[in-house]
Amino acid sequence: MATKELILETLLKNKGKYISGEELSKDLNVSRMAINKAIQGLKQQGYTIKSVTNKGYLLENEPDVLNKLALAAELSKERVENIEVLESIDSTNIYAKNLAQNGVNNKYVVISNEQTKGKGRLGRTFVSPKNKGIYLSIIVKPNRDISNLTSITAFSSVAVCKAIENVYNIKTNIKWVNDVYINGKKVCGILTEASIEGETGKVDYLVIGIGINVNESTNEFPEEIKDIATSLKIQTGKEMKRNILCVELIKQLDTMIDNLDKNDEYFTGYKDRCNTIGKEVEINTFTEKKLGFVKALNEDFSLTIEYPNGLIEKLSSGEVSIKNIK
Ligand code: BT5
Repeated sequence: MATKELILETLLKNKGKYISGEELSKDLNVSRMAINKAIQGLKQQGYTIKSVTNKGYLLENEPDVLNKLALAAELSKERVENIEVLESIDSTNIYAKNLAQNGVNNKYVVISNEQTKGKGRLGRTFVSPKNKGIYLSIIVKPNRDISNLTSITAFSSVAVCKAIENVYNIKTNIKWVNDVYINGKKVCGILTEASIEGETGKVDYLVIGIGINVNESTNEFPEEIKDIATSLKIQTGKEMKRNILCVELIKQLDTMIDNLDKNDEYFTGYKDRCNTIGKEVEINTFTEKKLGFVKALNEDFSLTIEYPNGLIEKLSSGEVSIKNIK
């Protein structure tokens, strides 16, 4: 652990008590200067730490900051060793893809408290304000061929729904293929990126990127998404520490990755929540836009669409908009 994390651990263990700089320096075997620097770093992260001459440091208030220490209290040591928590990054997906290329383990997780260039699909932006949401990427190295990438994306949305439902006791919906909605507004977006071997078509690795709006208030969303986005705080009135949801999300993702062969189970979980079946939709295949009716969801997570001219077709990728739900 870094000095900052070690100090935080000590301050948390000694809540309500002053700990002298000398004591910290001796216990952690680091210089007083390093202690000072780490305390400044913690303050910048939002921790309120009182410093009093001859007494030392007192942790007065913990902010809602995603950190390894809080995760370590709920997850196994081995699990936490394969998690990285960052203060800020351009995009956790970009960061995770670099790691995946350099050979980290299956299920390695990168989480950030902020993204300055959060990515949506097709070059779109995912708004990722500091200390408000969860921005997480998990690396998946499937040791088998994955013929249907839509299914793993769909599985992930079920994992996200389960995590939110378990923590907040609220009902969630999925808009095909992988946006999570509550009461008609988007609370989570998922972007799955794959590295595929050109010759064989074998998947080297996948990076599943998940962005969840947790503690934003309505006026904290920028104008362009104000009408379509929501957060868990807006929907439930609860301001929850994000670490709690993060732990549950990691557990659900681990279970999902261990059960990639359980299509039936995840299909049922998906179908129960999918708000797209039986609806008139606008379909954007990214080359054209057309209207259609969603007749069914198929077991490979494709949709059966009936067009106004009577033509029936399977849709495996693209985007659908439901009337009144963007
Ligand atoms: C997505 O794209 O929704 C996928 C978002 C994935 C974000 C995660 S965060 C961790 C990881 N690292 C990354 O860099 N990305 C992943 P798409 O379906 O294309 O939707 C993008 C559209 O959603 C935007 O054009 C906006 O209209 C809307 N949007 C942007 N930010 C939003 C937010 N915070 N909440 C709800 N809607 C948002």
